[in-house]
Amino acid sequence: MQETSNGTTAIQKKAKEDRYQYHDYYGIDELLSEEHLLARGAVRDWVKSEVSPVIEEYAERAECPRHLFKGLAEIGAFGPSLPEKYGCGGMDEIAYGIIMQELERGDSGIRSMASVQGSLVMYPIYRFGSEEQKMHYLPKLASGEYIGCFGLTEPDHGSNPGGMITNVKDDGDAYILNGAKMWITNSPVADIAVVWAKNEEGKILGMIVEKGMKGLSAPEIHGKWSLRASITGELIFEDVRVPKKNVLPNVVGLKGPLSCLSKARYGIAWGAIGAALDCYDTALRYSQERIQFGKPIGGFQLTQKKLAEMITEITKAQLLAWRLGTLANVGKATPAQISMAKRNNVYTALTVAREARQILGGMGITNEYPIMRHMMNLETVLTYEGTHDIHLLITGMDVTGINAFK
Ligand code: TGC
Ligand code: FAD
Repeated sequence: MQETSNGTTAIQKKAKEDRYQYHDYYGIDELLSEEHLLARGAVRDWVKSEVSPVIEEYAERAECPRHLFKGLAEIGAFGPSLPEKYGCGGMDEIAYGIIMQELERGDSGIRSMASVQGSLVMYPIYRFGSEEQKMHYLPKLASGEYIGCFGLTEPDHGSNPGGMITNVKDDGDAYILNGAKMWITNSPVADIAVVWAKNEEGKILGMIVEKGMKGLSAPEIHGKWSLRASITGELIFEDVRVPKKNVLPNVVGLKGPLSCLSKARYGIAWGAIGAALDCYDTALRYSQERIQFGKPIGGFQLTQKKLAEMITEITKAQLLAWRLGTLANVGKATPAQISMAKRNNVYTALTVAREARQILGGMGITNEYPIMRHMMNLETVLTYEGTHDIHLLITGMDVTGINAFK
């Protein structure tokens, strides 16, 4: 890449010119590599051309824009930090985070499609699967040929997945799977599900359950006021015969699914910033254009207080995500650090959305602007992948050394 006279490359220069648009108040772009900026630009362009023009309508109809799975695959959103050998991106963890940020600027549900596929389906197969399973499933998932889902939560076991009752019984070369999973993103449209179930000794195993297996059904859950452009369902297992070759051989116990959650929660810590930026950007522009009492509402101190606090909190969230990314790149991001970032950044985004909604007055509640959709989406993001309070307790446990869950 050609350098300019002051040593910055053309891409860095362009990112700087776009600074206002990206709201990079603390110059974090200077800490990003050429690859990060390229990935961000490509995903952002895709979101602008493919997601933003249609997302309000899909959300209004509570319909999943299924055609976007292919596009997400083409821009490398599925498993961006998994190895190229399996058809994945081979990028670092910061690139993965930035991709999630740009997707969630479009819609949390679109980011969810990528989070589940990459972090909750491909990652466990990559981390805990056999080489044969990796070669068989990962390229198909990376290319969007297969859609995957992740079954951990049950009707009676949400925050406490260790209490799960979904179970398998040994039957020679297969396991017989019984039970039910609830609130499963993408389950009604999924080709495969990574499912966590207890064996006869009470140990948790992970397995790949395929669409079409007898006894498997995945009814859709209707009536969500949040994440309406993302499809959610159940997974019901009635004597499903799962071949033993479908079991992930390299993990036993709750740390299997919880490790996947760490990967996905990391992505959400970045993703939420995207939703916050879209709300902030919308409110800032509106405040400069909307005239009341003879001047733009952005000229009133109370509006400036809202905007100043929004950009302060967004900047803190950006710094947290960036530092977490540098730790993740060297394998040093702890689950508790990830919990802190997920909790803080999602709450920041929700607060920003609520403040932005106020700045737009009545217009803020309409689908002319993206704020209400982001706000409703973020209510789910605050709850899934571990609720706001569960992450608080994880931090509490980390700093006190005392486990509030036992
Ligand atoms: P606990 O005894 O603390 O831990 C059991 C084992 O797991 C290890 N561990 C972790 N490992 C990796 N990453 C993490 N984040 C880990 N957290 C714990 C731990 O070291 C231990 O290992 P070992 O070797 O000693 O066995 O387990 P617990 O039963 O007391 O539970 C602790 C608690 C409450 C923190 C945990 O259960 C929890 O995180 N609950 C929240 C459940 C949750 O987040 N569910 C999410 C479902 S998936 C989802 O929402 C997808 S949304 C998808 C989308 O659309 O984007
Ligand atoms: P509960 O666990 O019943 O919690 C209810 C309330 O009690 C919460 O406020 C919680 O913080 C609080 N609480 C619970 N325990 C404690 C405690 N010890 N101390 C203090 N407060 C406590 N799951 C999957 O496996 N795969 C998916 O793809 C998936 N996608 C989802 C998509 C959507 C749209 C939604 C809404 C959820 C999804 N989930 C998924 C499930 C999600 O992870 C759970 O909803 C979440 O973990 C909380 O579980 P719960 O809803 O059963 O709430």
